[in-house]
Amino acid sequence: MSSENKTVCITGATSGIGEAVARRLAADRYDLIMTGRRHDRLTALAEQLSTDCGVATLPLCFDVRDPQQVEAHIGRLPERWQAIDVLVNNAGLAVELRPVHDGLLDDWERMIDTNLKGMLYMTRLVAPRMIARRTGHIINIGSIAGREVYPNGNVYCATKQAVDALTKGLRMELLPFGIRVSQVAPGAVETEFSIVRFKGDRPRANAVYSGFEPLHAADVADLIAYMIGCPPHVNIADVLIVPAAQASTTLFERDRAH
Ligand code: NDP
Ligand code: 8X3
Repeated sequence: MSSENKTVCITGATSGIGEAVARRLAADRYDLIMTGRRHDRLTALAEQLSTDCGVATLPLCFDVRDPQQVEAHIGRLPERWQAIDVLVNNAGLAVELRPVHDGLLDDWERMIDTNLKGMLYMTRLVAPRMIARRTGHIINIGSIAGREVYPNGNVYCATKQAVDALTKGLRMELLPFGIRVSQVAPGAVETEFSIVRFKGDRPRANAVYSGFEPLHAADVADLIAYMIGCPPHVNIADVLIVPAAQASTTLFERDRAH
């Protein structure tokens, strides 16, 4: 797909994978709708990408868990921004690693409401406009945790398994309208993900990525840029992308002597 006059909407563009996708696609000269809750980061990034790359950007600060906020921003986009060519459903998080029998309801609700319901709220508003134009591409960020489970990952894994199921279902539902639906399922990517998961405990977060080279957010962004740039008859439907040192959710080759 040529980037000329194309608009990509990226949820969760204030850090990590979403920010890297925004930077990469701005460099490729796509116009960007960028979302997230942290207003200062979002507006600073949008201004920077407009200035540096000469693309149009629309920063929208809202919480994807709140259907009224999603409706207020995505349901009522300015005319110029209504034709979204690509939606990257990226906003998401894990909260804690605890067994279900010791789980915290607030942690579960944050994950279910963000990873699953937020993705649904966004897609429900963006897909009809793609259907009307008979073109579009939706890319959902799943996870290796959507293909396997691991102890104490329970609810996070369940949300990502649900993203996998919804992606497959959407691909079927949107097939008659020429809309591509894809999933990218990363393994360990060093972002703010583990800092969020462990509620600000940086030593615990850093330990997740110690002794091997994790994916960088830019690695995932490069993959997404490739998927978006494929010709219209090609859909890269589903990709598992992991660090070379990762073979499963729990199996890492750490501190390997070279
Ligand atoms: P980060 O924590 O760096 O980024 C998460 C992004 O999601 C932020 O921009 C955050 O913005 C946004 N976000 C979170 N909650 C909300 C909300 N309620 N409303 C709006 N935006 C929200 O993590 P990653 O970049 O790693 O995570 C991006 C996606 O990748 C997630 O879906 C995650 O599950 C998935 N993933 C990550 C992996 C990893 O190892 N890092 C591996 C596999 C999948 P803000 O806080 O400003 O709202
Ligand atoms: C993030 C990767 O393995 O921590 O989705 O669940 S994992």
